[in-house]
Amino acid sequence: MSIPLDLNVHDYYNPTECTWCDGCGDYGIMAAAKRALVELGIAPHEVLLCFDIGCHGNASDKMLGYRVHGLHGRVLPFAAGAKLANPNLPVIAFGGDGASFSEGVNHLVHSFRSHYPVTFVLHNNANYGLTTGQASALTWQKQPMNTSPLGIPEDTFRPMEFVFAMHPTFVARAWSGDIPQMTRVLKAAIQHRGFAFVDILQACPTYNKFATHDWLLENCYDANDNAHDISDIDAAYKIACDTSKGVSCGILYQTEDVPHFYERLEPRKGKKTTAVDEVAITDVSKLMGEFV
Ligand SMILES: Cc1ncc(C[n+]2csc(CCOP(=O)(O)OP(=O)(O)O)c2C)c(N)n1
Repeated sequence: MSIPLDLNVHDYYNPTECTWCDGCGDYGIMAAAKRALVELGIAPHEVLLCFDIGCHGNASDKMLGYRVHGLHGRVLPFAAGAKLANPNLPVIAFGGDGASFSEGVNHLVHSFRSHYPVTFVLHNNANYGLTTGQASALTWQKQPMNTSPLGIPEDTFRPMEFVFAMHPTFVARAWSGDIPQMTRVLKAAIQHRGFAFVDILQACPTYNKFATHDWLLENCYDANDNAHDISDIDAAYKIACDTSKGVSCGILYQTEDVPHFYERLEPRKGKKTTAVDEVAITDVSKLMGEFV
């Protein structure tokens, strides 16, 4: 796809004042999202951006595009619904780790299982940011947090072990200080045939004192710089889960061989129109009369 000559990141500019803390990784993530869309030639009126509740969710009024800001932990159901109504529209869902691995983890499970053709961007700051730094399922064990000064007793959830158990078709990881890397990964995710999972390790200078910007800078490496074969699921699982020698980033795994949810829907087979095209005013008075 060639980029329309007049499309520019400023087309996504929204004058609403940013309320994120200085140094918040959300700035970088949203900058990369804008760049990815522009480099794919997608204008604001050609994309649906779905936001969960949280610090990241406040991006819903920080950039243009068709935007929906829903309930905590529920971004994937409404993103999937919108995509099924209008499958021609690229749909990106943004969610925090609190929303995605605690409040709404069930929706993540079923998004993998259903293989909705949606891009999911995890703002992984390893805490509940908006409600001022409570521990999430991804907070490192023994880290003192605002409501658990002695650390939490539970095991830290291992997101990549979970994701690979879900038979994914696209898994990537990036970190919020590397805008070129996030842009590259997001472009591939948006173009992916089915459900694309993008874990972005996000600096949260106010509440996350363990995986800081400097820590991420030091520990993250780009697996796509090495000879990593992204079609090899066993190799991808290994480098995704083994963080002993650094945190692998980039596109870790991808297969395009799997038909997505919409392609498997029998009632849609052979249809040239979408549900949105088929919306019509229908007289239901006769039907309602049956219940009087
Ligand atoms: C159903 C529901 N439960 C809890 C809340 C309160 N709440 C709002 S934001 C938030 C934390 C968000 O954390 P996360 O999803 O990790 O996003 P972040 O703020 O870190 O970007 C919580 C618990 C809510 N709004 N709705």
